[in-house]
Amino acid sequence: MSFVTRRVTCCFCFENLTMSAVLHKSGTAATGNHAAVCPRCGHNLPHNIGRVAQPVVVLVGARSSGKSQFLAVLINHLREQVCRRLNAAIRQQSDDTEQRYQQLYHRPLYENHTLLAATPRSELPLPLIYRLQLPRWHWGRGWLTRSLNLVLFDTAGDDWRHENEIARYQRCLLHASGIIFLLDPSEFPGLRGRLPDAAKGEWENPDHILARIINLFECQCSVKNGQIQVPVAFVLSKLDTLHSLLQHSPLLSTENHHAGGVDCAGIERLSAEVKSYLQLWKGGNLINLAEHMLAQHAFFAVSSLGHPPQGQQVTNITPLRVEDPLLWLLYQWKYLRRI
Ligand SMILES: Nc1nc2c(ncn2[C@@H]2O[C@H](COP(=O)(O)OP(=O)(O)O)[C@@H](O)[C@H]2O)c(=O)[nH]1
Ligand SMILES: [Mg+2]
Ligand SMILES: [Zn+2]
Repeated sequence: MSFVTRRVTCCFCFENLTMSAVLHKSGTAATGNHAAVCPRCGHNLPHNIGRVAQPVVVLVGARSSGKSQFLAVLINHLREQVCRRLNAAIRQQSDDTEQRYQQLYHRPLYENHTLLAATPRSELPLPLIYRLQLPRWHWGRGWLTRSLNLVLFDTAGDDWRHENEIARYQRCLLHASGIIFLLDPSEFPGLRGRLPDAAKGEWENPDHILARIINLFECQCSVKNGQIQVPVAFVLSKLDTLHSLLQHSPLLSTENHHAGGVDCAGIERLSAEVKSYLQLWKGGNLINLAEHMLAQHAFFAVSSLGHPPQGQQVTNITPLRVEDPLLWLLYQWKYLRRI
């Protein structure tokens, strides 16, 4: 197949297009540069579209489950620390992504030291797109680099409360290569009464959200062998609020070390431990649904901020294990090796 007839998917509206439909001449005739623009939604597409993979990750979770602070801290942590340890590199795909990241995430949290505002609902949520360059070992040629465009969608928590609202993410979910599902500890009935007031978010049963997502995949005939094939990382957020309850747990004190690859054994141990806690806190139905309906899933526990905020103020952000869910997804997609 020639390059111009190759089919690509717009990472904003998910229209399936040919390369010839998205390529527009730009720049001077002398340079002959091409820009890629979606004819359906008008967004500028990554200049390397059609040449590298573009896995889509959707952040799911009830209102206030910690999705936006998680995304803000994840990008910063990948840039500051994680990529170096992995011998990888990350950069924004365009100025547009960087401006939105700075304005909506980095500036409020890291420069003004305030919590992020609730994510507004939007008809067409806009993704942040990052170019990741990951190491790949080749026998005979040594270390090579593999690139991908990582497309990250933050979503508004209110939208996960009703099946009609979830429909707005239908295209995004059905094209997802991975889902990161945030779980606020206070969503679990067995834990809710034991947390300080400050730690209580707005209550929404996570297994109801998962059930709505499963129904959506089933309605669109996107299940195989009775299961959803998209890997789902369940992430227990705000781990710092559970300090007094989990004093003797390795969950709180240890960090996985993903040097040059993914510490899968550490992730598996952590997943088993989180599952057993969720079972204890009356989250058994979520685990059941995950085990029956999801072909690949794992449970994680993170603290994005590292400690509870003081009112609206956040200082000295010290994240705990925020990179684990994404690295696990990269391993599932075979972009990182296990160590
Ligand atoms: N203690 C603690 N609280 C957090 C953390 N992350 C988020 N929160 C709290 O949860 C609230 C909702 O977070 P946010 O990321 O906006 O949730 P979203 O609605 O899912 O995007 C924040 O305003 C914080 O009060 C964390 O790592 N630790
Ligand atoms: Mg949000
Ligand atoms: Zn489009």
